[in-house]
Amino acid sequence: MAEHSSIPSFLPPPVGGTTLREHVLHGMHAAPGATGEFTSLLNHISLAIRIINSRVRSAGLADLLGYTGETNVQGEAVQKLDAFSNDVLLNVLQRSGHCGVIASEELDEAILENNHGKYVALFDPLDGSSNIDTNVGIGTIFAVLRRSDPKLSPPALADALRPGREIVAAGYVLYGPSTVFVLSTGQGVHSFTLDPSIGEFFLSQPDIQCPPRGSCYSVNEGNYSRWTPEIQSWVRWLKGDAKDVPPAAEAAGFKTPYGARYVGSLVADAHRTLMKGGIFAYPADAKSKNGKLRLLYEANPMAYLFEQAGGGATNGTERILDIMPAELHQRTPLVIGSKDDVAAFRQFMVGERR
Ligand code: AHM
Ligand code: MG
Repeated sequence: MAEHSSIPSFLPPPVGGTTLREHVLHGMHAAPGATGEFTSLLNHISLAIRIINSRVRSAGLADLLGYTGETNVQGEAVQKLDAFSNDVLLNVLQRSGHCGVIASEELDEAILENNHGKYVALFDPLDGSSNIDTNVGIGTIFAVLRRSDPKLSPPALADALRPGREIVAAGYVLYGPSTVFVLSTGQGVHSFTLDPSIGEFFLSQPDIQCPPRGSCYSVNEGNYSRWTPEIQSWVRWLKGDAKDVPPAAEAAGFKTPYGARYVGSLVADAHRTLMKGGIFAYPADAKSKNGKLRLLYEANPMAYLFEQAGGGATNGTERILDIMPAELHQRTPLVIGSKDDVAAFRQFMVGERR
């Protein structure tokens, strides 16, 4: 006869722990003079994410796969789920009343409409579009900045064209086997996992630290022939091409060859790199002279999260968070990952290694 202790271990643990809402509220209580607007804004973002998640999860059933027939400002075909996610974030953020400026990968221009809104919200509503129809991990990425002086001047594009070091909150959501919300408000990086049965995010990993060095690289190597010799050398080194490894690198303890991992969804590739260490790169190439990824709502939020987790983020020569944007949809080469791996990439770019 089975004893009480033989209850099957595959039963899920009881639901509980700190919710995203509690975590954000706790941060507010720790900030003297906080008005609750920032907390409310993050809760609105969380609501939009839960709505998007429910559609992503049923996309194959709800006629949401495929294209709308339109192209966005980047000249890319708009997927139905892209358009849906964009509408949800827009509606929820506009209704929140906290944003003076809202900009999205899917909108040609920024929305400047609420004189009282203290914040700027920048987002890629559904990143990794090319993976939507094949059931591969996709995500949402966002950054929040504070407007310089909402009382003195109406919302302006200049409020959004600020360097990433001025970000006050950034995050991404990975719609993978589970839905994970990774958030930083400037006090480390924390991840929350959605309990789909009750629609609540619970703290699953507090204070994430990106390992100082990893063992995987993540890059679209199909672009190899379009890269500069510096980038080609860096990849050959990662692959263990001995003649490209200066003795100093060996002494520093890098263990090449690295493993290769590339999903083609920034959120999925960045999340694996953040958790396990290593490096993700989307460098410039002969076809994409400024790289492919967008500074304001892809590169900056990721750079902010990696730096908050002890990692690094560069365009090859400059810290991503120090780049002064000139345009809303500006692109940038992006390299994020473990501190040592990003430093090694930079050495190749500036000619310290070959
Ligand atoms: P998207 O914002 O249109 O989805 O494009 C961005 C995506 C990123 O998720 C990913 O890192 C990159 O494009 C992949 O590009 P490629 O297919 O050239 O490797
Ligand atoms: Mg994108």
